[in-house]
Amino acid sequence: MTLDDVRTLARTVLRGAGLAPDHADAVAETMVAGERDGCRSHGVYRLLVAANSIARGVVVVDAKPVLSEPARALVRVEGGGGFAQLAFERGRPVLARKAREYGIAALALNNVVHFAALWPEVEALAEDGLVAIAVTPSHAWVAPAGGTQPVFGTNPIAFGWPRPGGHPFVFDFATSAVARGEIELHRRAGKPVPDDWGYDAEGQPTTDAAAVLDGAMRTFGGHKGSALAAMVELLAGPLIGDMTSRESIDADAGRGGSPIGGELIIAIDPAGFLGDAAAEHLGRAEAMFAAIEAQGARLPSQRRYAARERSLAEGVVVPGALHREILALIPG
Ligand code: NDP
Ligand code: PYC
Repeated sequence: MTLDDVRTLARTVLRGAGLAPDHADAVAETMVAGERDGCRSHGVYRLLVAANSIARGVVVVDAKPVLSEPARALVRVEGGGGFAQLAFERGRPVLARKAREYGIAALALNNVVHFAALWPEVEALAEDGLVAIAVTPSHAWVAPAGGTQPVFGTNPIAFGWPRPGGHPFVFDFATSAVARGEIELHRRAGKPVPDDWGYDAEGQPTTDAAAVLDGAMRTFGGHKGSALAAMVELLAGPLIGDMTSRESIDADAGRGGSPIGGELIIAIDPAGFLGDAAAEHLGRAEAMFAAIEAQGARLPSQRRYAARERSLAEGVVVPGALHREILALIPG
């Protein structure tokens, strides 16, 4: 499929499912970006996830995001129970303006339904010359290190750093051993998962993807991932007056929808600390990137940027079975 085909498919499915056009277009763009960059677990597969949240009444399909400015360097978008993408679109220009004005600024998205990858957000801010960090909790699916019962969400952390004359340095990963979407893809394909991805409902390690989905996932990096997962809960939960992952899954009340709650995005303008010397110091960061690449190691997002080039030239391959499942969502 060409990326335009993917966009048309995503918009058609989302509008057909009842999502208001402004939301449908914003959500579709993140799925196009996921397919384009070879991030399958957050590409068009997520149409099934979004349609499920809509069908189960988890998302407010025509929510109107409301923007406010609680303090000079803070912006809040109350998402009204809609998908997060449109709320971010509304808040992003104000966040960028405030970061330039004050050196640092933060955007809180509240009361949004979130199923997307975070890298499109930090990459967009970094393309704009800002350093960016984004975090969001999800549903309580992940056990703390040393335990076997879910407390945390898969709680991603994304970071973007602007680079002169090239793509930004971006990473974006779940603080769980893998994103839940990856385990769902294994379950759909009938493939086992490594035995260190999670536990079954009895707290035993298992390679059965469905059992992990019913039990608890593990954090990455043992106690370190566990502490980072807790940090994400705190920053994008209580600190911005929104839900923890446990509260989110309780609010879902067994409907099986996507997480509901908040997201925190912090943007820093390098000129805030550095003034006219910003370019010189960002240039020094390049030496670190060069030292990584000089030994054959790759930078995070390098695979994504390469996939993007290929997809822009050749289009993308969507598996036939998934495509048929998506087409079946279109009414009539
Ligand atoms: P991965 O473990 O697949 O990869 C995460 C990051 O690590 C990427 O930036 C990736 O770059 C980089 N990376 C991977 N391998 C290497 C390597 N060998 N060397 C250097 N860098 C590397 O991600 P996850 O499965 O943890 O998460 C996937 C997505 O799921 C994320 O986009 C996240 O935002 C999303 N998610 C969203 C949630 C939500 O609540 N909204 C919850 C959890 C996850 P590259 O892409 O180039 O490979
Ligand atoms: O893949 O873990 C995940 C996920 C949760 C919410 C959105 N993606």
